[in-house]
Amino acid sequence: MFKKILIANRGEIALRIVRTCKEMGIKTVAVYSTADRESLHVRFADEAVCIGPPSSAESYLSIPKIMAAVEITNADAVHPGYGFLAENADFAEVCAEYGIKFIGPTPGQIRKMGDKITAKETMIAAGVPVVPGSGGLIESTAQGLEIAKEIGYPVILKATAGGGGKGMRIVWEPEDLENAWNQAKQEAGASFGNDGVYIEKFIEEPRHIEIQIAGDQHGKVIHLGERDCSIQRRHQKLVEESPSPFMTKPLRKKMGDAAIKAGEAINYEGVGTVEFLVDKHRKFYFMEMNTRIQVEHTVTEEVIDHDLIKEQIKLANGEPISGNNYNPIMHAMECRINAEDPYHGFRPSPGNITSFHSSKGHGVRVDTHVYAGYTIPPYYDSMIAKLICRARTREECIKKMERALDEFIVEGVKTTVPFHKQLMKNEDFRAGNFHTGFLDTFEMKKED
Ligand code: MV4
Repeated sequence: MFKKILIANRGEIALRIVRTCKEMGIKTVAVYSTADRESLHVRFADEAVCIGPPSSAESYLSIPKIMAAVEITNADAVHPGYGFLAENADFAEVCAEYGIKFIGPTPGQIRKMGDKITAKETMIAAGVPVVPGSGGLIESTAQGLEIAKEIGYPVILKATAGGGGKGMRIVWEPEDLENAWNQAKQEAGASFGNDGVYIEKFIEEPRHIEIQIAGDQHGKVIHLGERDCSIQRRHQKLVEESPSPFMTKPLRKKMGDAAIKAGEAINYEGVGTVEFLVDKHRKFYFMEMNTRIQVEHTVTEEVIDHDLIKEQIKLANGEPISGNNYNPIMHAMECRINAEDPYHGFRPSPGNITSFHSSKGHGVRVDTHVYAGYTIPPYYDSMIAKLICRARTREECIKKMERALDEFIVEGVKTTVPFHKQLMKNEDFRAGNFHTGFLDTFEMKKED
């Protein structure tokens, strides 16, 4: 087993990884920017190395700085967390060159899923359902118009280097295709340095349902059930839950099998997530695969009662997966507590937390790196805590979440707590009746 893991990340996930390592008897190294000196991940790790100024490019995204910290601390593995370098194949490759274990898939596996057209081709070959579309890059407006006519409007243009909604354009009629194509190419080029764009049938009012998978180094891939992530705003998830209220036993079997096929197709090693769009007829389509641990992994942990970071470390150490008896008995839901003002377009609200009381009690979990007196820096994402509740049914889980939200006190900055309170009261949400466009029409009631 690894003796010392360097955690190439910050915030709640860095602390989350420190905790599991401690339980496994593995030493930890935190890295931090000058803006993060006071974060709990720095305090609770065995060692901490300052790697630069607040700017991510000069700290958490700097491969030379991270590798220097690996060398001076003599770490034998790196955990990338999520975001930053977690899906950077070049970083995984540099780790391999240094003889350091990158806790995650191989550079080749990351690359296959990072390019969306390559990923889609791989899925088609593996027999995983994908959204009908161009297959490859669109080379001209004329070609785009031809394909759109074949598959029928509306269509969606997507960046092959994309993900997360950047470089995406929906096209409702042929007249709009040229403009949309130019905009998508321009945005993709500027964001990813790759302006390749492809085309798909636009699935209207879909659910976003993802399947957690795990693969070992001996060719075995299993699935660990789904998470419904349809409650999102501008491609930022706000609530995730499992099981999905839209799921049925036969659909879970089909989507689970498809996710396993996806993992097997690339010999996937480690934990990963296969994202699907599910339409109102419960037809599902591969969207993309995330080759990292995700923010919402905690939801699955609560449903199956397993530590996924521990599983991830064991898989990286070459240990085999033994059996698979996925049997969800609990319902779990996560509310992301962001330092944002939901009454004013979710604008960021960094600053000093003057008082902080996190919810407690049976079935309540809070993952956070913050505390009273902590100052949220303005340089990084605005998530300051994850509030996760579990209960035997969805109804009980929502009631527990309402109780836990009432107890969650943060003063000094605005948070998404009021948004979650209002969402929990929404009839359609309570009925499990929602899709990815749900928040487009959700209106916050006035501040009280
Ligand atoms: C789609 C789609 C409808 N049809 N593709 C959003 C981010 C990126 N991962 C892909 N996304 C979508 N792709 C087809 N063919 C709708 C979305 C989409 C979406 C997907 C999941 C969750 C929220 C979303 C919000 C808007 C659009």
